[in-house]
Amino acid sequence: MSLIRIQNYINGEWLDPIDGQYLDDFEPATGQVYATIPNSNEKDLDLAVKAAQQAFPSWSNTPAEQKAKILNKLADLIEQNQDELAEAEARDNGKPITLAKNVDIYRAAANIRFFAQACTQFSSESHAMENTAINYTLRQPLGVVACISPWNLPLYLFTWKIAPALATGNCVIAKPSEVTPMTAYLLSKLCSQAGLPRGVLNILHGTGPSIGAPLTEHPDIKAVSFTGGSNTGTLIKQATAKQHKKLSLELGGKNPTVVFADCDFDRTVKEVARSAFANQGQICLCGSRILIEESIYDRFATALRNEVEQLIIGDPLEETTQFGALVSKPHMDKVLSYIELAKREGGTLLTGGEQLKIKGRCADGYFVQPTIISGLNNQCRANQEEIFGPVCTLQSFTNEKEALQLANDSEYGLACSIWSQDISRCHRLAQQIETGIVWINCWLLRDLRTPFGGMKASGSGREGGLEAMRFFTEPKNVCVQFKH
Ligand code: TXE
Repeated sequence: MSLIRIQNYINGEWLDPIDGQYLDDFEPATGQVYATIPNSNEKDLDLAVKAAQQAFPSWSNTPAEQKAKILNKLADLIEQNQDELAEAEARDNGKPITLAKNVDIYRAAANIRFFAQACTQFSSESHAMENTAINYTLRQPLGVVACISPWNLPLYLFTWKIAPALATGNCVIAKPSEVTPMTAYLLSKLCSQAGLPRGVLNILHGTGPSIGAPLTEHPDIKAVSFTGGSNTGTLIKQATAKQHKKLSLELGGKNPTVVFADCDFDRTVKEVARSAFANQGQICLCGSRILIEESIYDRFATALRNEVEQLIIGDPLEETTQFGALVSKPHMDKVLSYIELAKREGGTLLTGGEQLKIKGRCADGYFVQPTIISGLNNQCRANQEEIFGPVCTLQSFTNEKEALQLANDSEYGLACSIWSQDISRCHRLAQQIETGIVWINCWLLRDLRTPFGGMKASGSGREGGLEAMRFFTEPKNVCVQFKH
C-alpha cells in the first residue's frame, strides 16, 4: 500500500514543506507507517504568517452572519463526511471507530456550529456614569493567533480552538499533533469547499521543537491557545513571557473520582469505569484516582473489576470494539513503565497490567490491558503523576473530610466527579474541591457554553462559550463624556 502524503495548508493551497523534511505517521493498532507528514519549520511558518496577515483585514471585517454561514457550511461538510473522518481518526489514533464517530467527529461539527452561532450573538458591556459619560467595550479580534492541539481527541480539540478564533475574526495558524495529523489534513480540504477565504486558516504539521516552539515565539503571533502536557505548557509560558502574548493553557490532570456509600451503585460502577477507561484513559478529564468510601470499598472494587473485564478490546476499525490501542509506541512504553513503578511502590494489580497481543491485523499494535491498581497511598508517584493511559488506582476514605483532603492532594486541578445521593454533600464538596470542572453523578456531560479548563498545574485561562470568545478578542474601553 502506498503511503498517504499529508501536506501543509497555507493560503488556501496544499504545500510540501520548504526544506523537504518529513515524519512517519504510524497506525497505532498495527504499528505500521501508513502516511508521511511535513516536519515544517520557520520558513513554512513565515509563509503562513504572511498569508494570515494578508487575510486579516478582510476576514476581521466580514459581517458575523457571513462568518457564521461559512462555519456552518464547514460543520455540514464534517457531518456529511463523518464516516470517512471517523475511520481516519480511528486509524490515526487507535481509538474505537464508534467512539470516533459518536464523540470526536460529532463534537467537532458541534463545536464549529456552536461558535458560528456565538459570533452572531456576541455582545459587550456598557457602563453608564450618571449624567456624565458612557463607557462601552469594544471586543476586537487580536490578529494572527496560534492554536496548538494534542493527539488524544485530534479533530475535536483542533476545532474547539480554531472555531472561536475564526468566529471572532482572527486569522489562525494551527498545528495539530504530529502523532495524529490526519483529520486536520482532511479538514483543510473541507475548509476550502466551505468557502473559507485563503489565508484565514493555515495548518502546519510537524514536531513541537521544529514548528510548535517557533509558532509560539513568532513576534507576529498575538496569542497562543494550547492543549497538551503540563511540561510543554511551562515551556510555552517561558517562551512567550517576554512578548506578553495572551495565553490559554489546557494541561494535564490527575482527576479524583469520589464514590460515597450512598451512590446509585450499579450506575456509578458503569460510569466510573467509563470515566477511567474511555479512549483508553487518554482524556485529560479521565478519573484516574478513584476514592471509595470504606464501607463499600470491597464490593465496589469487585464490581468495577467485573465491569472493566467485560470491555471488548480489539481492532479500532471494528464497530463492536470498545477499547482500542494506545496512541504510539513511546506512549505505550510510558504507560507500561508506570504500571511497573506502581508495582514497585507496593501496588496490587486487581486486573490488567500487561501489554496485550491481539491476533491478525493488529498483532503489532500498541495495546495495553485496562488496569486497576489498589494498595497505594496518595503520595506515591503513580497517584501524583499523570499516566494518561488505561490505568486507575483505588483508595478508600472514611469520611467526607478525608475524601476532600485526598481529592485536593494533587498538583493538578482539572476535573473531579462526585457520586452520592446526598445532594447537599455534593454541593458542599463542589465548593471546596480545587478543580475547574466538577461533575456530580455524571462524567463528561458537556454544555459548550460552560467554562472549560483547570487550576494549579492543569493550566490557566478557560475555553468554551463566552470565555473563548473573550480570549480571542481584545477588550478596549471607550469612554465618552457628555456635554451639559
Ligand atoms: O504532549 P505535548 P505529548 C499529557 C500526557 C502525555 C504528556 C506528553 O500526560 O503523556 O502530556 O504528551 C506540541 N512548543 N497530555 O508529548 O508534547 C506538540 O507537537 C509548542 C495531556 O504528546 O504537550 C503537540 O501538537 N508546541 C493532554 C502539542 O504540543 C509544542 C493531551 C501537545 O503535545 C512544543 C496530550 C513546544 N515546545 C498530552 N512541544 C491534555 N491536556 O489533554 C510540543 N508541542
